[in-house]
Amino acid sequence: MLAENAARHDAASGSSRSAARVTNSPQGKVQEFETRILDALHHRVGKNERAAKPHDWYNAAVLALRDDIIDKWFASTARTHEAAGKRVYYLSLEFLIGRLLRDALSNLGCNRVMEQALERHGLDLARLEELEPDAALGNGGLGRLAACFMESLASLDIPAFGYGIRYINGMFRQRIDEGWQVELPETWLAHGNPWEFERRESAYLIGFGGEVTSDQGAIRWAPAEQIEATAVDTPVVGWQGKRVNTLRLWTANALDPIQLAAFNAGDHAGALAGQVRADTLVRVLYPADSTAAGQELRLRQEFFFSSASIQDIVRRHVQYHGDIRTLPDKAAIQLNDTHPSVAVAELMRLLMDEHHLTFAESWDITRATIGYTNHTLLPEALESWPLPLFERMLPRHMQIIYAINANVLREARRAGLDDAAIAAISLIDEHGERRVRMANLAFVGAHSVNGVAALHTGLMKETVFADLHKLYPTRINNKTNGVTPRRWLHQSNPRLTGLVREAIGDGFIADAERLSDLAAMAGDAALGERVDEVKRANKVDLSNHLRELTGLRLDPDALFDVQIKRIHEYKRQLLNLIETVALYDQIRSHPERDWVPRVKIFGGKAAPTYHNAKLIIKLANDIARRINSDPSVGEVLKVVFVPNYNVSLAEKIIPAADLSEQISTAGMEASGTGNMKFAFNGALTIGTLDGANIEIMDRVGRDNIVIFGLTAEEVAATRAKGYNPREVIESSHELAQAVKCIADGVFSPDEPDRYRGLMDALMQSDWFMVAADFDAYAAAQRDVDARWQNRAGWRKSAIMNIANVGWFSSDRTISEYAREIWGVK
Ligand code: 26W
Repeated sequence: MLAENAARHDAASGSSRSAARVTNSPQGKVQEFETRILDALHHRVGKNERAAKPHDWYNAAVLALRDDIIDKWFASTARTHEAAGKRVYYLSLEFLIGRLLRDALSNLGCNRVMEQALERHGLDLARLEELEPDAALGNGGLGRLAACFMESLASLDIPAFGYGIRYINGMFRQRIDEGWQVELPETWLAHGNPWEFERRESAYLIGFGGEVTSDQGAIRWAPAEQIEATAVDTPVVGWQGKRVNTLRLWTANALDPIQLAAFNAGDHAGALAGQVRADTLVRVLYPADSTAAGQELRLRQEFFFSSASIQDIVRRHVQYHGDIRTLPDKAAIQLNDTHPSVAVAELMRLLMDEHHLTFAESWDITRATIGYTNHTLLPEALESWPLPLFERMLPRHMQIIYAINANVLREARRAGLDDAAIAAISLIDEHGERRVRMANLAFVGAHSVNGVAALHTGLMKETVFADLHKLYPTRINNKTNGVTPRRWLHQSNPRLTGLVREAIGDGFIADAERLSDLAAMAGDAALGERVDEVKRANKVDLSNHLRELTGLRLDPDALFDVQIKRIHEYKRQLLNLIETVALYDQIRSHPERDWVPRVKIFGGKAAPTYHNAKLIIKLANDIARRINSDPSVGEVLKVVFVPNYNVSLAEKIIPAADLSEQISTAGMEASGTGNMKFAFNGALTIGTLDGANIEIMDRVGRDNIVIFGLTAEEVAATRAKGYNPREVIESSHELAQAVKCIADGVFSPDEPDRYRGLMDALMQSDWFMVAADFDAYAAAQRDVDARWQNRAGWRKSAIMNIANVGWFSSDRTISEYAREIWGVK
């Protein structure tokens, strides 16, 4: 709390420690940092060295560093105002940012200095870094992408705001109890948050419900309820501190936090009900990443943050540029999936009802300003809202959506589209209960609609958006995802970074495509050995960490085979687990063979309501317990389920991985970004021709990746002609045995039927084609074994991966968005 208050105070008064700047010599810098840390500890945290606990030192370190960041933040903002150029606004219900201290230190080049300043007080920077909670305001890929994008925007010196919600409880903490996932609230703000600044002056009223009246053409919406959205800003530091941008997260307050009369009359709950309603809005992140949460609260969250963000953007534009009609020249708004798509209607409402533009003018401005990114084709993840709910909560927006729909459908008619196409394009789904289709709203309200990998963008055109694509054939475009090489290589893998720097210099940190200079050295035996040493050292570190977490001892010379991501049937952790069981059988049947020792590492969270995903977690734990305690496989096979997978764990696991599992049913993983992170760190991918795996294969070369299984086209054809998984299972001896073992309770003797249903479903329908791909997958794994045994070959492949994935830097992705969607330099 103290730190938080200090934060507010500081933001208001600017920095006051220039006097502490003594000299620029390295020792002088250390001295200066030490002085600043002590000053922060004493005067802002309120402790002296004797009383200070590690957490106090952590806060003091952040506050000391933060002063530098704030100076750069002011300078960045001033530069943006002077240039009067275009700003990018990234609207996202999720930002999976993780920890910030190491990110900020490393991007500012202050790591060593901070380390030495703390050493003088017997403190270890790495230990303090571990005290920072992992900010998990997101579910998975989409949220982490938003965080990588924010870092790249700052590193590329593009003025940008990220807009989202400051959830009190982000992603839940996962505990594994006897193998089962248990969800606990994560209290990331429990010790205050020294990175954030509350901006009381940037507050907006958000209305819900009520009536719309019209008086001589002037439309007035009188909401039944209003909640105040207040900005809480976190600085985002770009590489070498070039620019500091703002992540602006909204928090909610009641206009009347307490109704005193009611309180004094004894109705305490009633008196506080308004604030409770406001708090509820920002209380939790919806922990589902693939099934649209139908609840009213989710729509309230979506409108709350979209409205606050759009009001903020419009206010800023009018303040600096005067005429609202020039908005598209000064603002590019990107919608991260459909979650903020009500922003289309909200911008229309402000332009028409508050700025008195016509529908046609407003529609042109809206479409010229907004872009929309689609992240999934899973039909169950496509958001739509029951029309009565939408209309009750947002009556004015419903009118506007009808007006937009009329406009679009007239256009469709004129273009000669038939009834079926028109029904598919409509913003209102008329099948059964009427619903508002958020993807269609986002599509028509945007000038650009992009997918996140080439295959995914192609499928968008052929499937969900086929008819909209006919009507607007130039709107869909591809922007293949990327990841920031600062966090995912430079910070998380300092050993590899050091080695690459020695080999090719350090230009690759700012320009990842320079990693290609390594390709010419891929066959160099000495380099290969050193890459191997780095990998081994990272594996030793991870083994030590996992031993603390799980009690298990791992052999760092084994092949570390990793699948970490959300648990979902389409991602096919089950395929990996069944193959693990089959391998276990093989090892026991043929102990004389020269097996490659493997450690199978799993990690990931299941949506709390997703029954099968939770059962898969239990299966992984059941299999692990059984195999790890079986002396007949000894060190040859170990299985670990790492609890509470999050960004910070990913940063430890990925640098230690040899093999990256990217084995989704082809056509179902929009892109994947974990696949890129592993490749940057020299792991080989075993994967299907899905999402960005295809583009990774194109770049690293067929010899340096292990591809197996049905293509997206083959999956569709197999389903169309009638797929019989039982036949497939019965014809594969290995698969049939493994499925039978699991179904019969070999891994669940305490409850023999635990997996009967799961295995029956595999036999009967197997929507995700686990059986269809099993033999190919098992063969691919034996191919991995063979490649592993050729040590020189493996090392060369690892280097070829590192050398050829620079293109998957989010800097490249953001440059493409900037040029082709946003029209910024
Ligand atoms: C409404 C509930 C909900 C919430 C989130 C539905 C769907 C989502 C996201 C679209 C899920 C997600 O994270 N998608 C992932 O986005 C990544 C970044 O583009 C891709 O790399 C992944 O392939 C995709 O699954």
